[in-house]
Amino acid sequence: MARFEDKHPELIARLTQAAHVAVFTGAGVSAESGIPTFRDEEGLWQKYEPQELATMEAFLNQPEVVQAWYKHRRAIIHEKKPNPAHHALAQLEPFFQEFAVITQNVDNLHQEAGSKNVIELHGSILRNYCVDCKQEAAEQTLNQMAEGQPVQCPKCKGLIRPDVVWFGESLPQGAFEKASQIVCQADVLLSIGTSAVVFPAAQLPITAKEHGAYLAEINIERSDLSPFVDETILGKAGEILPDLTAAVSKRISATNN
Ligand code: BJW
Ligand code: ZN
Repeated sequence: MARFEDKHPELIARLTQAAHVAVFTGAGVSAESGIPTFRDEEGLWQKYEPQELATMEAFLNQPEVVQAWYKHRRAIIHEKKPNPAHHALAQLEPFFQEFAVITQNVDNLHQEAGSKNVIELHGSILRNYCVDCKQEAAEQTLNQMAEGQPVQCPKCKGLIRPDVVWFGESLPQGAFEKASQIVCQADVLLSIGTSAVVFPAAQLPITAKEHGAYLAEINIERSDLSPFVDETILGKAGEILPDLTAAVSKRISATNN
């Protein structure tokens, strides 16, 4: 079996020389933790239309249905742990002057694995707030859901929503700007486990490439980004990333000695 560095010499050489590394992640990174993706065969959108659940309009029409869907997903996420892909990325961070994980995921698993510099582009499913007074709502409040009744703010009776980005909404203040600055500086960008169909997030790897980054993608299949990348590595993130981190660590340690 060929070693990772023999199969992907250009990527390892670029990483060894890189000062600024950006990682762009999507739901595929958490798939091996047991969290469903959105658009795969078993994905969340196979059972539900995105417009029915992930828009403000849907929420205002049927807040109890949307809240129940997020409650169900929160319960799944609470049970799940970071997988080898999250851990390998956390282990890769200290090798570089700047290393950022720019994630579309809302599950907090990069942070749980120990990644320090994480930018959440689509918010976090673990935080919730009142649409009227903006006060953050405790998980306890959400769990006091009576069957068929929407959860309301204890202070002002406004509806409680998850702190995620729905279609038609802007990304969290500053998150996209910060991510854009990082990708413009990146020597290497790794795009991992994303179909790269949701904008403006999916613009980031393309911007990185336009600004001179080496662009590599890791996915179980080709994505909308594939035509633009320098290299696609087909396979599971949880299998490829530990090999990548080991190869980088070995090469950088050898260079320093
Ligand atoms: C593995 C694996 C393994 C599996 N290992 N890999 C035309 C052009 C440009 C923009 C638009 C447009 N038409 C409409 C828009 C706007 C819209 C958009 O992009 N729509 C597109 C779908 C066309 N974007 C927006 O509305 C955004 N806001 C915006 O544009 O604001 C400006 C504005 C303001 C006012 C009015 C109008 C505009 C906001 C987008 C918010 C996205 N939100 C969601 C839901 C978050 C909340 C929640 O969790 O419920 O974010 S949608 C969903 O998709 C979620 C994800 O973060 C996002 C991306 O999905 P991701 O992560 O790529 O997952 P999948 O399932 O698609 O892919 C998984 C991949 O993993 C696959 O490729 C697998 O092969 C792979 N894989 N196992 C490696 N083990
Ligand atoms: Zn309130």
